[in-house]
Amino acid sequence: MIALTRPVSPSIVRCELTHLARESIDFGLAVGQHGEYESVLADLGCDVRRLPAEPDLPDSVFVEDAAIVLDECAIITRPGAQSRRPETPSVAAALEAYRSLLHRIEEPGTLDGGDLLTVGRTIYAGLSSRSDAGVIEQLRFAAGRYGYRVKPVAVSRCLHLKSAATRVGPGTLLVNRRWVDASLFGEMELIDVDPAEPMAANALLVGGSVVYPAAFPLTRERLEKRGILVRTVDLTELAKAEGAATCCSLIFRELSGG
Ligand code: CIR
Repeated sequence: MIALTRPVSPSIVRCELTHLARESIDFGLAVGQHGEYESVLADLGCDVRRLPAEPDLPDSVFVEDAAIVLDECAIITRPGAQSRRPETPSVAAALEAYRSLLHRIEEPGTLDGGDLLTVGRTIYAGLSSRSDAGVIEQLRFAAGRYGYRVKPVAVSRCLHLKSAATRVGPGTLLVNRRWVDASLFGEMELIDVDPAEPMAANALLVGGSVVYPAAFPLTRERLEKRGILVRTVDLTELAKAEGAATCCSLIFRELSGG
């Protein structure tokens, strides 16, 4: 597995915020926590490769939003926040080394990678303040030819679909049902976040383990009770920028022949 990451930008103090009030971010601590996150990914078997730093792009550490990487191709997004659009060219340039086919979301559609949840051959696409219904057809055009179904999912009161639901096992999702209609996920097994931890649904499944913020001990206990292996990381500073576990990396299989 390859994990693409990007250094935390010193301008993160000017990040986009939608649901949180601005709090001061300790840049040194954010860098340390991000480094710890990268070490955990490496420990779990990822080959961690850092994209070039983008010191003038406040949210550039959140690389997940710039692309979705499937085995067959990569789709470069067009982020919903104007300030984040300059993040995509360097991500696209890096992905050219791994996928021979790159599709691009075209204007006027907007899409953040945080709104895409892939489960097997289904891509759930969150309709949020960042991603609009117009991209559904673009996603179907790009991924449908490889047998992927694209299912739109309304999300409310949170930033992205993956703020409300993420994979924690092959057929298991961690969900906050207050932010997404979980009946859309059909036969999947669901684990609810602890009601005292509404922000706790974002977990990053890597191999057989889940990379998970230390800030949500009650939900962590629920995961462990279900036999899920959890690796906790402290992400307090990136959380102040509305970042979480999935958004700091793009993880995909390295395929021979690109
Ligand atoms: C933003 O508002 O775009 C950033 N401050 C946070 C993005 C987090 N991305 C993600 O969870 N996929």
